[in-house]
Amino acid sequence: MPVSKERTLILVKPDGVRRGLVGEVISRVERKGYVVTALRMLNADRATLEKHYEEHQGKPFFEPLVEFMMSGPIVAMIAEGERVIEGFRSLAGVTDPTVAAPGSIRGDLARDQGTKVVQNIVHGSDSVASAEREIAIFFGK
Ligand code: DAT
Ligand code: MG
Repeated sequence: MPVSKERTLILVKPDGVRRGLVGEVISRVERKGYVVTALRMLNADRATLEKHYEEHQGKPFFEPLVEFMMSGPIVAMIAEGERVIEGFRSLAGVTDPTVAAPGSIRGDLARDQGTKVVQNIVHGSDSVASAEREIAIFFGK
C-alpha cells in the first residue's frame, strides 16, 4: 500500500440506521471516490463502545453516548483512499449538526434533538492512530 493511502473507520450510528440513511452515507463516500473495503451491521455491546469512545470517559455525555450507540443496530465500514481520514471528516461535517455545513452529511441530514448526547448520523476516525485502533475494535487486526 502506498504510504499516502489511508484507511478510516466509519460508523452509521443508530439514528442513521433507524432513518434509513445507510445507503445515503455509503453513496456519499463512494461518490467522493473512496472505496468501501469492509462492511458489517451489528448491535455493539457496552464493552466495545466504551473502548471505542475511551477518550470521552468521564465527560457528562459519555454515558448517554454509550446508551445511544446501544439503542439499535449500527453499520461499521472501512473506507480507503488518499487522505480518507480527513476527507470523510469533511464529508461528515462538524460534530454539532445544527451548525454543520449544508452539503455535509450532518449538515444536510441531522439536527439538534434536545437529547443529552448529540445525535449526528455518523462517526469517522480523526487520525491514523485512531483509525487503526478503531478498525481493530470493529474488524479485528
Ligand atoms: P466527533 O464524532 O465529531 O469526532 P467527538 O469525538 O468529540 O465528535 O464526540 C463523539 C460524539 O459524542 C459526537 O459525535 C457527539 C457526542 N458529543 C460530543 N460532544 C458532545 C457534547 N458536548 N454534548 C453532547 N454530545 C456530544
Ligand atoms: Mg471523535
